[in-house]
Amino acid sequence: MKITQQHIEAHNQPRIAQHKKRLDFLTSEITGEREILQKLMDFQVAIPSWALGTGGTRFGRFPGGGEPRSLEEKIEDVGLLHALNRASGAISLHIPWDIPKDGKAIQELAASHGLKFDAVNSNTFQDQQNQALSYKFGSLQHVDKAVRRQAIEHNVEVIKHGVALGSESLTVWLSDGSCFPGQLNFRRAFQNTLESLQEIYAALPSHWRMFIEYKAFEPNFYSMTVGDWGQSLLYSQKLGPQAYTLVDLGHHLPNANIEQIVALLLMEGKLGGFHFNDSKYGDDDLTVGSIRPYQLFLIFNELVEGGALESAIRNPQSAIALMIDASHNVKDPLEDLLQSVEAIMIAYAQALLVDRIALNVAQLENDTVRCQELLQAAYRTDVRALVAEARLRGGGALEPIGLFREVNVRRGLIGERGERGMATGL
Ligand SMILES: [Mn+2]
Repeated sequence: MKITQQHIEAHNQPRIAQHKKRLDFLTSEITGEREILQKLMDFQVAIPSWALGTGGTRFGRFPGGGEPRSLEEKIEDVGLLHALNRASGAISLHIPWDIPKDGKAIQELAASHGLKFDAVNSNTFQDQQNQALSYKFGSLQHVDKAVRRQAIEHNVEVIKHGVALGSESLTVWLSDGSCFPGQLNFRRAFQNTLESLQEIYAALPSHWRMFIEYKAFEPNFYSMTVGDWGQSLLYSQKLGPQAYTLVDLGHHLPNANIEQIVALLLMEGKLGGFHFNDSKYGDDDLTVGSIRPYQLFLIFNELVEGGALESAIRNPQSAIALMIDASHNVKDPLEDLLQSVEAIMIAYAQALLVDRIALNVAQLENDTVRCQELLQAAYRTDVRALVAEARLRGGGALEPIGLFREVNVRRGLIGERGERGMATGL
């Protein structure tokens, strides 16, 4: 299943006049559209390999058909997304769910779709087949050195797979923690985890980065050994300059001020990247921007304010890693990802519209009303035509989901892979 240039042109052609009308209106209302357009065109969000199949909950899973059955098919799916929106040019793999058998061939396949490999992700939150020791009571924190050793070796192996693909970062998310008071000695768990991370850190190639992802609760419900940004920052500061904190939007306690966390991590040079998703209650992994689009805008406002995304374009080596980490039950996963990327682009475009000079003046004058007016003026601007124009200039579709449905991509994938093709790993 491929989206061709002819598909894109046949889709765009009848829509172009209406699009131009919307764009003309928008550009008559704003300034700096040329720079904003360029930034939107340069902007890319990585797609995680585990979001291409239907997600589930612990109560059940309802696969939708035509899901990718192999790493090759996952790359093909991300290629479809990228052909539609020209902003999904990277894939993030999860080991051992996506072990590449032939790194070079996989790299070539990805390149043929215009894709790069983003961070590789290790997995010590579940036991794998034929694994000698269990992670039931943790991995890098475990009281038994042999279990820690096994988890360290797994991470080192993940780095090797990443090197073979041209990836340049490792994301470590640990489910380690405890479910009941007294179960764990907090300081010993922290020390064991730190020492394990130090061994993994020592195995990083010199141009690689390690992202330490935190999560407030689940699967452990009393304590998490990397439970918040403070703990993650502590580890990354102790590890060294190649270690950074990764912010997953769903991994906070309710009502946390994520944009403030982002601002401070950025200030400290320790913001490694994001896992974008949305949530109402906990780690809901819903479509980005579906519940709290204003929060997403405020996060991008901090990224723009701190110059984080602009410097990323100049210096990709230290670029903030932007990944989606969402997965759920009821939508077509590819349509869901198109919506997520669109939401991120909209938030970024709106953040670029904020009048920063005026905001700075208003802040220094303690003009709270004006501060709010300035932020919300940007947030309430309908920038969709600008995002569509960036897509159009990049060779993508004016309405990616519209084209996805016109061509009936899902039916094509079901035809190729079968009704019961279930994504590997989930
Ligand atoms: Mn995550």
